[in-house]
Amino acid sequence: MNGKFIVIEGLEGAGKTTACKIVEKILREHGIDNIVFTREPGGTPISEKLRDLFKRGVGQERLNIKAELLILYAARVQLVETVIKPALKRGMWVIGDRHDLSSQAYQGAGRKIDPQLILLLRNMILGDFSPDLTLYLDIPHLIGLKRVNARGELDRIEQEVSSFFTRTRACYLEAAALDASIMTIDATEPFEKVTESIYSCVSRWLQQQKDM
Ligand code: T5A
Repeated sequence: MNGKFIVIEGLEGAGKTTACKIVEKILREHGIDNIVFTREPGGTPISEKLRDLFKRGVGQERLNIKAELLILYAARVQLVETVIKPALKRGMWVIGDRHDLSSQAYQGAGRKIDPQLILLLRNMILGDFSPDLTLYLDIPHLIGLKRVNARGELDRIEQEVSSFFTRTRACYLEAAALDASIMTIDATEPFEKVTESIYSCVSRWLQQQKDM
């Protein structure tokens, strides 16, 4: 099989980092060892700098929401062109902690930026590049935030109001309902159950890929 791009999406505390490791384990069990991990925003030295800017801002200056969107796309295109595409070209598998769907959900629905603008930006910057499979870990934001609260200081996004996350989650669910390459996992379940669901989704998908 050629390399594929598998993305994990979901609200904060959904368990994406944990899910990336589960997907890696499944791939290795299927004899796939050439795996690269990415995260967004971030994943290259330049993109990591942009991540820091995005997450912390600078002093008290308010980050304009369109500037925020452009920072995210700058980080993304840098990662896609310098890491993800070259890895896929070499036949490697890429497991991404977030990708473009995050911008549609957080900036489009959460920040209420015109979806047409995001689509335009997306098409101009990424063209038809998209993940082969997306696992969307669905969780109400209050449960997810409770999990991440234990970590201490909250970043700019984690400090957003409830309605922001309600819109973001609704966008994820809507996208998953419309796109067969996005599979929804109930992330409110205990670890063992979530692991089981990921195993079942990814194994079924791998079998389909082999049969194609
Ligand atoms: N963003 C990103 C945008 O606004 N637009 C974009 O285009 C992009 C790409 C990224 C931020 O950027 C925003 C979204 C984000 O706000 P980040 O630090 O990378 O910031 O934050 P997240 O991606 O949200 O990552 P988190 O670490 O917050 O959440 P995870 O990775 O989903 O959760 P994880 O695996 O670290 O688990 C969190 C805790 O929950 C526990 C874990 O042990 C851990 O303690 N946990 C569970 N507990 C109970 N039951 C389970 N099933 C559990 N699964 C995990």
